[in-house]
Amino acid sequence: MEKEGRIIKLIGGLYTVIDEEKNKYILKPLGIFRHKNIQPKVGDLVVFNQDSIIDLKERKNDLYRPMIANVDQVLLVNSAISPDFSFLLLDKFITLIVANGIKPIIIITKVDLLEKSLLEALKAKINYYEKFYKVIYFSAKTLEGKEEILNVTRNKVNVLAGQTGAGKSSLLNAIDSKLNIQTNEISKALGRGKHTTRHVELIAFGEGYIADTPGFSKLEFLDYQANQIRFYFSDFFELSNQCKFYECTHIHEPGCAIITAYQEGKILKERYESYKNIYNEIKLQKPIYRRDDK
Ligand SMILES: Nc1nc2c(ncn2[C@@H]2O[C@H](COP(=O)(O)OP(=O)(O)OP(=O)(O)O)[C@@H](O)[C@H]2O)c(=O)[nH]1
Ligand SMILES: [Mg+2]
Ligand SMILES: [Zn+2]
Repeated sequence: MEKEGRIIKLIGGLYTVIDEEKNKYILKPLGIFRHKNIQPKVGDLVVFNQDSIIDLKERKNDLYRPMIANVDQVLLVNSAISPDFSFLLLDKFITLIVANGIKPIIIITKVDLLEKSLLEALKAKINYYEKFYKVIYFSAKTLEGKEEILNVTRNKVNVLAGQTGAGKSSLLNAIDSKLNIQTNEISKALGRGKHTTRHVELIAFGEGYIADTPGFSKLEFLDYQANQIRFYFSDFFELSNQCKFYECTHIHEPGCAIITAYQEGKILKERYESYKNIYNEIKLQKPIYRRDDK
């Protein structure tokens, strides 16, 4: 027997592989992988027999935090309130996701908790992002946005990202009550600290898969140079061919199309401030931590 499937779980060296008919198999990889220094990971498409993974398909992408391959998109969960919404946090997440070649879907959750006029004001600003990314408003209480989330995750390998307490696990539980994933309050009650998920696992969610791991949880830019960030701000990148200088950093250069657009109110103020913040944060990183100082 030789079949094809996808790795959905890895615990203690044992892989769970699921085939097209949703049958699950617990397997070990052939020794050859270790010799070649290749480690199969969650998300990998594999060829397997009764007891072993025998071949790996080429990966379309490969994440380290979380350890998942072949991710189609990241659901970036931000609470409208509690914890407070932060554009800097949103933009840091987007930057790191885009830098990994993955598309973010922006989800604003806990909309039931925010007073109506404040929510409208927030939506007016977030509207800026809708030109570039899909934005979904959600509440685990009222289930507003549920169908949109089911639609967008269909037939995809999804990873959740967002700060602790944003409502990632609650979102999954609310949409699929069979999941019964631990949420923040419960994990605190057990005295386990912040993140309860210890292993990476893709769970069947609607008609797709999703990993409830705190993806991109380390919002650090140690592997990046300041002048790289402009490529990951898709909106800036699109405009940058109108900057006077080819290598324009959009920070201080004359004839910068981004600074002009910002001054004319065409770029959201918070968005440009995030860019400067991230740029300066990288500039201030100790060179010793950076691979290639510039
Ligand atoms: N009112 C309301 N509360 C919510 C909503 N979503 C989440 N919460 C609450 O917010 C808290 C944190 O939610 P979690 O789902 O545990 O957050 P998380 O993003 O999974 O957090 P980590 O697992 O620590 O990364 C819980 O107390 C939830 O009940 C929502 O849409 N509305
Ligand atoms: Mg959680
Ligand atoms: Zn510029």
